[in-house]
Amino acid sequence: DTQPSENRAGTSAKDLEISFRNHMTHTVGRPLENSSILDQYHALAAVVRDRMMDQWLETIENYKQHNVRVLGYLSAEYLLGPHLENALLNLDLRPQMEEALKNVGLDLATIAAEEPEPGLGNGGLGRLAACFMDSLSTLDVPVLGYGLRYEFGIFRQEIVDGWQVEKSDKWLQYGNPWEIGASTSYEVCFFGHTETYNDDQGLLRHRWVPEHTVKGIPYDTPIPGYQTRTVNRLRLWKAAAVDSFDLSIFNSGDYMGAVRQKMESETISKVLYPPDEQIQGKRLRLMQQYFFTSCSLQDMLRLHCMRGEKLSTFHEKWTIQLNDTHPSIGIPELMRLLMDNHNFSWDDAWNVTQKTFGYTNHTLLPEALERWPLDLFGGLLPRHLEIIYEINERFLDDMRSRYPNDDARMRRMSIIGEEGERSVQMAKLAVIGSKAINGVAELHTQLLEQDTLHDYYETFPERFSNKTNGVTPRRWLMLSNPCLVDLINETIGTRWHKDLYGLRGLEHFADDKNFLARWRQAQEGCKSSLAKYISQNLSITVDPASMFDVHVKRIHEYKRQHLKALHILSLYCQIKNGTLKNPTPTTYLFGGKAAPSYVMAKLMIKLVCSVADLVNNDPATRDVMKVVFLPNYSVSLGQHIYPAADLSEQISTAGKEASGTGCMKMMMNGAVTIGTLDGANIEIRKECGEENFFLFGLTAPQIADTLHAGYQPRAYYERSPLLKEVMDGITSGRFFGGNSATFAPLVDNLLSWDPFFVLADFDSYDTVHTQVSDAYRDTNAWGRMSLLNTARSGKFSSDRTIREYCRDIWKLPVG
Ligand code: 26M
Repeated sequence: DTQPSENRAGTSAKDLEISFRNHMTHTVGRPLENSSILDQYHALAAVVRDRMMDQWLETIENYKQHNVRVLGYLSAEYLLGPHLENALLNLDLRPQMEEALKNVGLDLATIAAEEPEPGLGNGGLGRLAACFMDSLSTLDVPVLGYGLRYEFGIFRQEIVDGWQVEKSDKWLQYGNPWEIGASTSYEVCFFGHTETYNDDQGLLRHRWVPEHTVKGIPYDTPIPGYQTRTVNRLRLWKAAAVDSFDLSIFNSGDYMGAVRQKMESETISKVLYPPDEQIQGKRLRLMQQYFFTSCSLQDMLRLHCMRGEKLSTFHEKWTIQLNDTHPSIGIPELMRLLMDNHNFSWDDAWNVTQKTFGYTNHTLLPEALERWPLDLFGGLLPRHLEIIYEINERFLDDMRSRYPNDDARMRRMSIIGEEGERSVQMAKLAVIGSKAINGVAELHTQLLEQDTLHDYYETFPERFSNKTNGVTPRRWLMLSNPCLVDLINETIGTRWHKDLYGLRGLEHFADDKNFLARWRQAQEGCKSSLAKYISQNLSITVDPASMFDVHVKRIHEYKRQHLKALHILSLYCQIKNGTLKNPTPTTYLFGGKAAPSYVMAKLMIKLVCSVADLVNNDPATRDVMKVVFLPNYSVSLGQHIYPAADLSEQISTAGKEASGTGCMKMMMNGAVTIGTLDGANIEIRKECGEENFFLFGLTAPQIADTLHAGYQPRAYYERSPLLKEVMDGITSGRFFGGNSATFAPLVDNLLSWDPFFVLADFDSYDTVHTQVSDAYRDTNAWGRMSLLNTARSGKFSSDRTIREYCRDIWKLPVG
């Protein structure tokens, strides 16, 4: 045999080529000459995965040996995005891999484009979890990420005649080379009733007699850190029928019935829920939450015992972070496991539980706070409801002694909401059961403390803190913007790769005209590439020299994509009637998904697409403005869009966007922000300097005052001729070929109610946009702003965020 022997950990181009050929034969089972790109992707993924396995085993062995404290990160969503190129970057394999593939006549980028992206999240919250996993590994922090292995992730969005159409996301259909099945499994129970009994010692005990049991099977994904040997584990649970089903088939003879029950067990991890307008009260959603949380807790308890530790020290060896309230059922579940299964007293169990959990809140919108109707909750999880009642009683007893004769306060602080249908309010449970509670940006934390969670903040101020979000510069700068990164490395070296504050070194070049020209050149490369994508996929021609004005994020009224659509229409009117003589050529880019049942959000997409049809086809405007709605906004599309952004639109109603993280990705890539004083915008403006940020709109207190004084949106319409012309143009059908019916609900909503103050902020937005357009024409001044945005984006690395969590909440050392 003349075949050179294979080294599965080898990292030279030759090693990689040999492994690739081997995997093509032995893993994929195809001759290289006849392989499809998908085959090549699977062989390549196997090659890369091999390079992580030694380090992965080493990492876990190392945690065991040193009996280290570990973080359990619980999240219902992980919006990971494609693995391949990220793993190559973090493992430092990219150049050799490109060479190895070239030697067999293949192109890395082409193959990488075949990877279906694991879209196991809806938006910001899920993507934050993914950025955190990257930073945790990069900083050598011991973590086990836990979540759900949805068979169908976020739907694929198509746009048909301007309307969103949802298609199912079959991301697993050709197999997932990045996951490793594990042999452990756990059982999770539902329904039934509770009873009391006397144990051997005659003590009164509680137990749950459930009616239904499912099995949780773990699938592990390695998470490699950047330039470190740490490879952490993301463990996602799949639901399956318990084995006893097979026995019942045999005994009952009802084969079809038993198979149906098997399928019903599997529905628990079938599909990711979108954050619907009507999110409350979906039983399957609660089943998902309990399912993955219980599996994860059982897993941590088992690992704890395997280390020879007693359960009374659980909180010393583990800290568990709840990514929003979705896993907050973990609080009564840990109580139940400790009391009912391990004989803990209430006080001992509470001591461990309350010292274990931390809770991150991600929203202030009251309609998005989770509440479960009591009958639904008690029917599914009767023992947990009992435990929650007791947590609540003990807590309210304590509060009554602190605040005597304050019934209103007791009602406000009770976990059980009495208004309307009685319900379990999960945010309150999470606050009461946690040692630490945090918001995700300074303003958001202030609003939590002063408003949403004020009663609790007043009582335990020391438990509250802010942890401003961040994003991983590996994926969002190094991976997505290689041209800019080459320029940065050449200019200030590579120290910034592991400490993003190092980008400050770029400030020295802010007035260097030659450097700014190269900066601009790199950005134009990204813009041309996106322009090519748009022309190939949407048949719209956009000018890479025009200003790229980008608004990408979930579609929601509070994020106000319609404010931007109205503004584009106002420019259209001004160009048509000759009042705007010399507009700055601009390409307006939108992208984002609407929840399938969110009618107004879907109408907002239709509005954007209709505006696009109008201005892209009118000879008076089409050479100076283009409007593009990019379908199926996702992590991989984001990687293509952010580097091409000149202007970042962050225009939510002040006080509504908890943080926002897209704003950070664009800032890092050199986009200048136009934004309200909301979420992380405030901190972005503070970091980059007021003169490098375009501010508009009412502040959060002004919004509150306006509402209090009786907001009359119609008054703004009457007062602003420009706004009036736009609204009337929609209503009359003038813009849209005589169609006046489609957008009537949107226009009526804005004129009579306008819950997100679109009309109140319209004039201010228009004024500041005029300043933006003027500023963009001064190439050097704009380049300076752009450069300073990148140079001052260090704070928004998720490495900084994770360091703060480790120091203040998790009490974990960082590497
Ligand atoms: C709830 C019930 C049923 C189905 C879905 C949901 C649900 C899922 C996700 C509700 C909310 C969800 O996410 C909230 C979210 O993404 N919040 C965002 O979190 C980001 C990270 O902290 C912030 O940057 C954003 O401002 C915030 O909107």
